[in-house]
Amino acid sequence: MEFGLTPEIGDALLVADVQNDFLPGGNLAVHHGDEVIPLLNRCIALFTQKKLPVFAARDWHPPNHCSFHAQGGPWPTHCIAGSLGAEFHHDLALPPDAVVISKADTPERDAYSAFCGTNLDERLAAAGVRRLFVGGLTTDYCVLNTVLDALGMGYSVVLLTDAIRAVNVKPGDGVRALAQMQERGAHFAVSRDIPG
Ligand code: VGL
Ligand code: ZN
Repeated sequence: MEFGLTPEIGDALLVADVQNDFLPGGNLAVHHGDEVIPLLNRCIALFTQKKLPVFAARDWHPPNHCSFHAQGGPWPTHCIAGSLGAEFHHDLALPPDAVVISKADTPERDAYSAFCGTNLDERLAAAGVRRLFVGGLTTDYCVLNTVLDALGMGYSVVLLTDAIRAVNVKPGDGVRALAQMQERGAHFAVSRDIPG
């Protein structure tokens, strides 16, 4: 193996946007989005057992967010801060000490990356994190932009390719996002290959 998949000191798990609105029945439902939950729960348990940090990003929009159709944006209303749609799915087993990162929380600006306008980089640095294991929603927006930013900042990234799902506004967006992340140096793994 080129590099070890066993989570160790310096590693963290980042769970992207596993929120009701991105799951079946939600306002911006991602096809099969719920299938990532048991896979991520296993990863969460592995990291938690080893006392390694777990970060959970969430889309956290004001009601008049610029990305919504009503403001001329590309998306239906979704993930309004404090709403049921913005809550993490109740089956997602986040530990009590998970670090929650809220993004895109101002009306005038959208942000797909969990690093954009947040203190994620500082929080990771403070925890001594150098490598991020990433899964969640959505492959072609939050996951893509977060992974590219992480790589650009010098983190190693292990993308959990079975534990992500794409919006696919255009057919193939998810596949193209995977190619971009791999090209920029993300390592790919399936979650069951992480030794428990
Ligand atoms: C996202 C669509 C709209 C994401 C956010 O974080 O993946 N996707 N807003
Ligand atoms: Zn959004």
